[in-house]
Parts: sequence; C-alpha cells; structure tokens
Amino acid sequence: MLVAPAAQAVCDAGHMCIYVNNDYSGTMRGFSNSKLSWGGFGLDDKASSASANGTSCSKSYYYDNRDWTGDYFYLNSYTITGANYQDPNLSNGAGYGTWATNNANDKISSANFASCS
Ligand SMILES: [Ca+2]
Ligand SMILES: [Ca+2]
Repeated sequence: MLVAPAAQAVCDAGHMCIYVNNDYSGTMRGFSNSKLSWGGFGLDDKASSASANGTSCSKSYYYDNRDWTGDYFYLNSYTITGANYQDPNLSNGAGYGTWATNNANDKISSANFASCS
C-alpha cells in the first residue's frame, strides 16, 4: 500500500507564504516585505497553512489583527534554521506563540519578519 508523503512546501527564498487551504494548497501568497497586512489582498482571515523562508530573518510572525497585534505564532526560516518552518494545518495549533496550541485557521491578518541579521 502506498502512503502519500507528508506534504512539503518551501517558500521562495526570502519570502514567507500563506495558503488558503490545508497542506499548502489553494491560492498561495509569498511576501518578501518585512511587514505586511492582508486586509487589501483578499486573504484576510483565510490562511489555513503557512511556510516561511526568510534569508536574512530567522523568524516569520503571523498575527490575528491587521496591525500586528493580538494572537500570533511564528515559524522558523527553512534556509536559516531548517526545522519548524511550516505548518500544514493551522486549526490544531501553529508554530510557536499564543496560537501554538490554539486554532489559528482562517484568522491570520498580518505578518512580519523578525530576528533579522
Ligand atoms: Ca482557509
Ligand atoms: Ca484576523
């Protein structure tokens, strides 16, 4: 019996990515901005999975509110850290932070890079 490999997703180097559906599917948006809000991108409160790949910043933070406040989680960079850089299902907890063990599905509204060199 074939077992499908765990879904993988690596954001383009220097970007953080969110996806409308679980397992890195659906509309994908990768952003290289150091700070961004999704209110104007039609993706507010829609992200269901995420991955991060900053090249000068080792962490990517994702927030509930559009102004980088409220509940949050962060992921490490694939390039810099190589572990815990993605989450295929935000509904059962995501990354590190106040959302680590809480439902973060369809809630992300802003994001920023942190721990930059
Ligand atoms: Ca969604
Ligand atoms: Ca939100």
